[in-house]
Amino acid sequence: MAIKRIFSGIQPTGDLHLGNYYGAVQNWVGLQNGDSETIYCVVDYHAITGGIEPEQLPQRSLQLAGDLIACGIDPERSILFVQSHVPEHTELAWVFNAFAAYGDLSRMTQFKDKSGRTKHVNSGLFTYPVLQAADILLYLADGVPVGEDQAQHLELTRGIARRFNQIAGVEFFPETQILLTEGKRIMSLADPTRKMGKSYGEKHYVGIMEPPKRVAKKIKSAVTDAGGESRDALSPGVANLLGLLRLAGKDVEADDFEAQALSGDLMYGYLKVAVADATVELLEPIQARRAALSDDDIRAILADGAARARDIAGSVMAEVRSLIGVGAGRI
Ligand code: AQP
Repeated sequence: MAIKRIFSGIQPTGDLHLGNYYGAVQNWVGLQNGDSETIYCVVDYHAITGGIEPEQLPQRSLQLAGDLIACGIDPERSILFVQSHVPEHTELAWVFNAFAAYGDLSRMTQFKDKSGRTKHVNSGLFTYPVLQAADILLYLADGVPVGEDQAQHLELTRGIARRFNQIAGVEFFPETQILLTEGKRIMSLADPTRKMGKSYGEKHYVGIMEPPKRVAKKIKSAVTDAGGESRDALSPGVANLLGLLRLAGKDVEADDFEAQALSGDLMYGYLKVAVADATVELLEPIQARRAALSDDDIRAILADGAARARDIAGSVMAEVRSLIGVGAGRI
């Protein structure tokens, strides 16, 4: 079935990295050329589950929105806004708390991972996927371009929608589809057995806005021998570098390096230089576009995006209130 409306979000928790780009943002940009309406969001309410930083958060949200525009999110073709500027997100999340099963939330691997690495395990970390379901379903979105790490949360979103529809006795929320890419799971450079992510530290990711020298240095320090090469299997580090080379559009070179790796002749240094060069080449125009954007330009785009998002969110939330029997004017 054709997808009518696409929604996805990203947290303003630090640098946008290659994992975010290849797993999600590049796809967001491409989907703008299709027939679906596209809505993209900087999810600041999600970010507070990782810590409260009132001084930094607004700047991070602005920064990230600018980075997304530089990556190709076009405010003429997409709605781009900040989650907290549309209060219906948190309102619907509360409603969904009454539909999400505690047992399902307890099985979320992201919660297990994050709570295992945090001293104060706040309940927001636990109910994070409920807010995510609200983000998506508030726009009745039926397509969600995300990385593979979000697949379990998307399954939960579908479960909440089904339960809501069943109880309300009407097919109100759509069945949401996950839209994955070739780069659905980019691995960390320093530990290629886990996904590239910011929360593991600087050396684990390559930031989209990092200067070329630093990008090259990080890629050249990538771990390549974690599993050791064999005749029929690539080590996780080499497989990751080959993936990054292909994603940067260098398939022919990647085929060549892969053949060398499988025959035991690969010189890791050459592969790393090729990946570093291709990545720097990819990032150059993005960084140039970013440099040309002013904070005021970004603010204006976000204000317009929030107004357009509120139009949709307001009418969907009004219907939800009516379906569950809450809200002013009903008594
Ligand atoms: N390594 C990845 N490979 C492919 N896709 C990825 N995504 C994230 N990491 C990878 C996708 O990027 C989108 C935004 O993700 P997020 O806002 O949940 O934040 P994050 O980038 O997932 O956070 P980090 O940096 O990865 O932090 P930690 O280390 O805390 O998990 C999503 O679509 C996600 O799938």
